[in-house]
Amino acid sequence: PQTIYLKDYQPFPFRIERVDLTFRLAPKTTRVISRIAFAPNPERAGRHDLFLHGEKLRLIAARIDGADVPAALLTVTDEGATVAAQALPDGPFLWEAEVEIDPEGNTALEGLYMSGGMYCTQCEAEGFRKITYYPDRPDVMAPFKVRIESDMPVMLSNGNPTASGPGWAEWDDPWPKPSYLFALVAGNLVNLPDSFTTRSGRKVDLNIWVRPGDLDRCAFAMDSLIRSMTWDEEAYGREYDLDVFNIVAVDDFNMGAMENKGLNIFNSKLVLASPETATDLDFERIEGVIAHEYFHNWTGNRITCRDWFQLCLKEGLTVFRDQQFTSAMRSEPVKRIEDVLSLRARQFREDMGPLAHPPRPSSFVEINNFYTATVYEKGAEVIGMLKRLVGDDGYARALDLYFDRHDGDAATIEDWLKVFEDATGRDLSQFKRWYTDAGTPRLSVSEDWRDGTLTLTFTQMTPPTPGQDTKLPRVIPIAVGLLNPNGDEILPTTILEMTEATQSFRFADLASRPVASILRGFSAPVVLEREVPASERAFLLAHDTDPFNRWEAGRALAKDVLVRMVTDDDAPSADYISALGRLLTDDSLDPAFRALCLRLPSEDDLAQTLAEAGRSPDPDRIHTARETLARTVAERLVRPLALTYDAMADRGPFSPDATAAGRRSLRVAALGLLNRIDGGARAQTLFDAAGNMTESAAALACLIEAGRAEAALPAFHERWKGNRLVIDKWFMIQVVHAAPHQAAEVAERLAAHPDFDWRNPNRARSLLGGIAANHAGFHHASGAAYRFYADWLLRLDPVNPQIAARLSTAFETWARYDADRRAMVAAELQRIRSAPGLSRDLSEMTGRILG
Ligand code: HT7
Ligand code: ZN
Repeated sequence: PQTIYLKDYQPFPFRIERVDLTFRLAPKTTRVISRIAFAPNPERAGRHDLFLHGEKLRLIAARIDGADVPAALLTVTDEGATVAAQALPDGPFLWEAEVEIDPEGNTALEGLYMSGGMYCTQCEAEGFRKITYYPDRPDVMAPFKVRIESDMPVMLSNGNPTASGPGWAEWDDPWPKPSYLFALVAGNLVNLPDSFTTRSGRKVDLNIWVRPGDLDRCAFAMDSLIRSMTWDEEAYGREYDLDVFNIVAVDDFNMGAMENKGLNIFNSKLVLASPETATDLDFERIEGVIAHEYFHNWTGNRITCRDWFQLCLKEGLTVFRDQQFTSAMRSEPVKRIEDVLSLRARQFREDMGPLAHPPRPSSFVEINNFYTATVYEKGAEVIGMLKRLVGDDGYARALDLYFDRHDGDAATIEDWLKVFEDATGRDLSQFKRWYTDAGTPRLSVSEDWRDGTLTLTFTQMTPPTPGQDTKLPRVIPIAVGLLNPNGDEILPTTILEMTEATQSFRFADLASRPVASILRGFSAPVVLEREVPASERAFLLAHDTDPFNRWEAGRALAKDVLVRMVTDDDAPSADYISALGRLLTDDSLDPAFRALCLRLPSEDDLAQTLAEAGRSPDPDRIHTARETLARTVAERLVRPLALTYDAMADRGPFSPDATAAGRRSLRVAALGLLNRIDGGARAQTLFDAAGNMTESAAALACLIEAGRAEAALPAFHERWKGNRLVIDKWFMIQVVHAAPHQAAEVAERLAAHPDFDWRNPNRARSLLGGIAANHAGFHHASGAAYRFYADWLLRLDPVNPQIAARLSTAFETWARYDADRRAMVAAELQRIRSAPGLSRDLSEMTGRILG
């Protein structure tokens, strides 16, 4: 397969003035008639052939200015159609094509496909080329008119509705857009309507479209949308720009959701929620993703990316904006901790392995493989650092300039950095390395105390990553605060700007040696390497005025304890447990924060920590150590845990808000620990009585872990068999919580279950993502889970390569483990690679993982 390089970018030789599309929908034989008005692009002088992407299309007719393109001047391959320059007039011309496509046979869920009897599309990144011939690249932007003909009662596309009649509907999107934002939906759908008036007085009709029967689970999504629209006006001054905003929920969807102009399409799991069916985490995700897709209207749609290498321009910024939104809606420190947990679990893991790449990669084979934690989450962290460096005002000025200067553009990271430079007068050339260099910097720090002066000396080092052996120093904003021995803050949070490989910062005139709180709020995505005595960590856990670092101190203590349990057979530390006990009973602290403090580091996190320290992690020992610590915590803190469990029970009717959700999260965190010593008694009572899915799912997980779920599992299935999203949970919970030695067997049994509809991405992810998340089960010494997993990747690949490739990242950490495990994984990866007809997606991923 061909590698595409950023350095080869060239503008398309033609501009598009308008696009007219007619769809005659039929499951196996949909006709697409396109009329595209092209004009020469002055940025590319001379005469050029017209190359239009096109895949899996049956070309019926192709005309230029009304005349058939002579066969000798038209070349059609698997990748597209080329009209020779001699067939093209000098100036503007009209291309018309009629093609036939097969939505029902489209199992890859890219282009136009069918889900549960409805037609829907997914065009990002390169799906539009499976709908018709087109320059399917983000820098070609055009206004679209669409006519849909079908017998479906609801027919939707981008923009505003213009006319409709029996069997047809027409839509007009006046905003020039790239093809990846095109969308069409037709089906038997019902809607939850609402409306929003923008601050300049435009009334927008809002609709959430779902299958009949799902309407009673849309209210939270609608409420989230209205809050998102309000927030974007208040925080960024961004208004919505069409008369309608439609959201459609689809059961078969490769990712979470898609920001198509005026017609967002969502995985139904990110729309549908009721207290009985959705957990608090589901509610929080729905709110965040509704916001994310809505925010793309400005950061992604009005200003898009010049090419796919610039993906983090829209994704990093939109994630950053959705994180800000969630912080505003919920708790800022809790959100920051959750985001850092996710960053470390997904992005640090990626950055430390064979799939490491910069937020702006410089080459790719299959762009779908670059919708990664690095592009999204690290992309957002980089913006967080920019904001920290230029301050809130500088950030606001830069964003205003970005929207003013680039509205309607397909922009680049260079454009983005330039607005910050122009708005703030800073030189960001060194900062740019965060976009172009892969890898997570390690930041070590030493302290020197003499004559009332504290000197902190930092050293940064970024290990080599694939294709980038040497790394230059980056600009690192290090947020520091100082506490005196009583716990009073003597230096409030201050940003130190590190630019050198090694750099010292001095704090003079101090009365006594302070305790430094470093990297407050996780001010940069780095690994802080710092030998800190347990007593100092305990001090920070008790006193740090920065909530993130307070949590971080507890986290580091837990990790230190667990690492020593794994490597030196140490006993669980009593000091750590007492510190945890004090936190647990501190009612002045937000329950959600306390719940996060109770959560022990994951097994994968510990494996990563050990690997970073140059040790090969033993999954069984890690599992045993973590279980032992959890049980010991439960034994020593049984009373406060039990009191907390009771005190945090819901009072009054269910609310999905952050306060109520925080109480439930503390309650189920306490339950998870108590379950280790009460034999599942509380879990059984809760399972029988739970009125919400957060508690019901947590109780079921506990029952599985306690080995007493024989009745609960079939009961749960029986109760929820009509609800696909809840049955996804039923699959996932069973594999995630299976005992390590049984995990592969459980997964195999579930894979044979009649409900295991593996062509549905959510269902496939539940089972396969579930087993991959069971660290000791996935890495069981028998290799059974590796085999099972590889078998399924091979089965999924021809049907849905995007999903197979994405799931293959479960193997990205293979080099961490011992020689036997490495040999087993390598053999599975080789087996996959030698399969005939392997997709470009999975071939690229397995090749990169093997290195
Ligand atoms: N911009 C979207 C990314 C995306 C996607 C979504 C659904 C299915 C396939 C997809 N490929 C890429 C989603 C987002 O980041 O908002
Ligand atoms: Zn996005």
